[in-house]
Amino acid sequence: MNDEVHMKQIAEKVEAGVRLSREDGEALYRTSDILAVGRLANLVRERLHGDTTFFNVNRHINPTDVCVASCRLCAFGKKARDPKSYTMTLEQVWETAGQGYSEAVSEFHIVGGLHPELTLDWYCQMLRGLKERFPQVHLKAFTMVEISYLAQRGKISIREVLQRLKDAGMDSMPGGGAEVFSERVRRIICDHKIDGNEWLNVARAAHQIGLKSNCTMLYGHIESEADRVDHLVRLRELQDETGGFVTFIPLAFHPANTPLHHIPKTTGFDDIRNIAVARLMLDNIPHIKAYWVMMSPAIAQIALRMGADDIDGTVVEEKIYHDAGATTSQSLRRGDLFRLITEAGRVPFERDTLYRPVERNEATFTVLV
Ligand code: V47
Repeated sequence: MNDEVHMKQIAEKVEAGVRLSREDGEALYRTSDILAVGRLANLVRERLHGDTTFFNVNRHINPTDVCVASCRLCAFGKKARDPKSYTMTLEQVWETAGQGYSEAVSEFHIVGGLHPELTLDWYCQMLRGLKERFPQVHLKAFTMVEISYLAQRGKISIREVLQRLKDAGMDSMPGGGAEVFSERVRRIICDHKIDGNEWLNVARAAHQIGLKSNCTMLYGHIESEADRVDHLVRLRELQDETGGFVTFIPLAFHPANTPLHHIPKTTGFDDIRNIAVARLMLDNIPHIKAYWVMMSPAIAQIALRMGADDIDGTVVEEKIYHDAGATTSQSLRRGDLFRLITEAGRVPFERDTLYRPVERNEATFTVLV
């Protein structure tokens, strides 16, 4: 079948709400007819959310950049002996959380390196301290990779690590660390990291104890189109089983300051295509996020018409992408997000981490606009 006929068949399936196959996914990645792919993704996006476009007011906290893994994709992690590495004390974590804090912040996004000495108890204390100081803020914390490392170091089960963190205040989990599940690719870009099955097992265990999570895919390095589709299908299969994924975020690889610096940066075309194909393949994941820090506010805005319904948040002090050469701002104001969304003809909806509406009173609104 030629690609043109195949695209017609895919359009018929999408219009009828029929699940797309691996072959369909690969055809969507192959075609250069981005408008056709974007139109179909927009159809699904509007079917699910109409014009509503979600954003939140959040702050990133990275308690340490010390990491025992040496992933070639990463510019953030450092060895403990590196004088440029840092590890916050508990007081510093709580203080960082409070910097620029106003009643408006609804989420702390907390991830860090695999530190060889910080214990599960330390992380539990960190969460408890945050909850005491900021009881209304949702704690979206720890990648599946960090959880697996804590289990391995403490010689306890994944489930127990998750339960103890949940009891200490972890409300949900971000989607990082998934990269691309292909073993061939992982051997090159992140061979010290848990494999794809383990990432999925930790996500399954989290969902089973009632924690929602996000999921991601890192693209634009050495993966093939088939690897991308395989990654999406494996996420879709786990979602059929647990229903625990809330949002998918495609992450563009930023090569600067990594051992893979020779790889060219992704193009706007590929960034948009990843949003659109994800919207079409992940028919059971409610939200697709155009993470502006990663794809620039300009591309993220266009993505809102090509399958994305979420633009992430104000962010404040992003480190992982900026260490890898991102030139975007380290934060946007609430008013900037509003403008990006309304200019794209969409309706802004301020959400909390689990997509419930955030009500603002006048006082907090004026602090932020
Ligand atoms: O886990 C690391 C990736 C992730 C690089 O869940 C890199 O709401 C590109 O997961 N170039 C962190 N990517 C970011 C992340 C995230 C961001 C926003 C929202 C959410 C969410 C999650 O970034 C890492 C890794 O997969 N990463 N190094 C790099 N050089």
